[in-house]
Amino acid sequence: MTLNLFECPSAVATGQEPLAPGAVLLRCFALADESALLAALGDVTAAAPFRHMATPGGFRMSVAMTNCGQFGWVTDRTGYRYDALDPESGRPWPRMPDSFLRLAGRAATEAGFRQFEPDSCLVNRYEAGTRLSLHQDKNERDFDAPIVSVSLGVPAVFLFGGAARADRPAKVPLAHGDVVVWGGPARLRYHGVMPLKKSHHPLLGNQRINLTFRKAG
Ligand code: MD3
Ligand code: FE
Repeated sequence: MTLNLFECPSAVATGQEPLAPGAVLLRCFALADESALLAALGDVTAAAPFRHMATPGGFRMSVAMTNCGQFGWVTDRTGYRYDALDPESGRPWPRMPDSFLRLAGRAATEAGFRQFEPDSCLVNRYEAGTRLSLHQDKNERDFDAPIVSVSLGVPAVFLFGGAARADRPAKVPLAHGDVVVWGGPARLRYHGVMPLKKSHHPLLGNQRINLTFRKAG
């Protein structure tokens, strides 16, 4: 499938958009794989359904989450961690679909990170009003590996902050099929997602799904 400017109007000035040193936006990079990704996502969520986890402070996260791969990111009253087992089922997380692994590897290569072999994919589900407050991703063992994120469904405004929580974040609109690779000096920057606006996507309905590929272990 070729890139189609009707499906991807933001790709007019196509290719790589550097967001900051180490952060590269690949507009619509996942569009050609959307059917395979959504089919695989259905398999993952059938085996490990979305759930709203509790923060260590006792709040229910508005983002619903699940995982696939060797390790899954979880939070509960005891803290944040990666776990090889789904705490809801006591079983290993579903294996990482090949279509996920291939897309993440291609995106990392495109952004200049070679041999990216993620062992974890966190799947986030947003609905109208769902937000993710500013945070850093630092539960992973190795900060040399990038994080690859894939946006699907309803568009969102991503907040891309600095090295300190107080740094005013830039607003980056992310739409269906957009892929961002966050590595190098961008890897530990604060980031979050603004409350999702009510909207409709032809394939995903009122949701936004974000896949984040990490090397956790
Ligand atoms: C920038 N998810 O799951 S992905 C998360 O859209 C998370 O669901 C968001 O932040 C989402 O932890 C954003 C983009 C992302 C992921 C990791 C980063 C941006 C990042 C790490 C460093 C800097
Ligand atoms: Fe994050």
